[in-house]
Amino acid sequence: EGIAVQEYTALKMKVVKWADSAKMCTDAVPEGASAYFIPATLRPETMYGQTSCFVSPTIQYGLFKISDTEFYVCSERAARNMSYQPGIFPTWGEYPQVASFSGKDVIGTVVNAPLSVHKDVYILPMETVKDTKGTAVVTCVPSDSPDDYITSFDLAKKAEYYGIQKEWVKFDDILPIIDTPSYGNLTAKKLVEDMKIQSPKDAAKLADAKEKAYKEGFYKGKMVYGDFIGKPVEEAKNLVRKQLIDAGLAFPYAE
Ligand code: A2H
Repeated sequence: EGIAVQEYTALKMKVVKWADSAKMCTDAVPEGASAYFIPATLRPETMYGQTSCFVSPTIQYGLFKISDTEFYVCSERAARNMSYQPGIFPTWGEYPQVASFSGKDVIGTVVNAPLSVHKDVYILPMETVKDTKGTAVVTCVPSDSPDDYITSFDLAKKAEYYGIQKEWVKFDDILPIIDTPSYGNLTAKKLVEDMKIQSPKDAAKLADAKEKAYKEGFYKGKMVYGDFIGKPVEEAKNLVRKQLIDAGLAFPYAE
């Protein structure tokens, strides 16, 4: 990325029910307070189509105290970055941590997905999540992200192997959000199928598909769902972002 700044939208996905294996989290969040998973996204206009939320089963995460009533789940690296950005943590440079755990421990947790047709979604494993960018939490939009599509496909196919339930993936409920001239209204599915991407580990093909999906969606896509139907993605992106931020459901995060 060089010196370019990546302007993410950090989404607040409120925990509805922790997985049984996340006892360190239930113990650390006081009665009456809320915890949120914080995915970083570059495509806020796609949030209508969230079907799950990914963590890496092998990355270490923290639960960080924002206030007496709010706690965030993200990587320590991201919490540190957030502590040097205005309006997130109360004290500059401080990011109080109340629990530390592996992504694996929180799989099966149910969170609320702001704007999504699927109100409650599951925390699921994604092995290709990196600890070196964003928050190491990735919300899943299988209609428009080739990585999310192929990971969901793989999780649904091998649910038992991953220790999850197939229904948690919601793979049969993929919603069209953006229509594009080249790939129709399920861009990620079309690209994964046309390019014969077989697995989340097809890194080279996925990088190519991601680039194609992003360019086509951003420059030629039109919204077909939500409050901005008919508007070009280029315009809708900031409108949806502002709507989420104004409603307290997201905040700007840069790195
Ligand atoms: B995007 P960039 Cl619909 N590891 O959000 C792996 N992937 C990560 C990540 C991490 N630590 N942090 C964020 N991401 C994903 C939506 C989306 C995204 C759509 C289409 C494309 C797309 C829903 N997932 O990204 O390397 C997040 O997924 C492709 C550009 O910082 C985030 O936006 O440029 C994007 O990658 C950030 O990637």
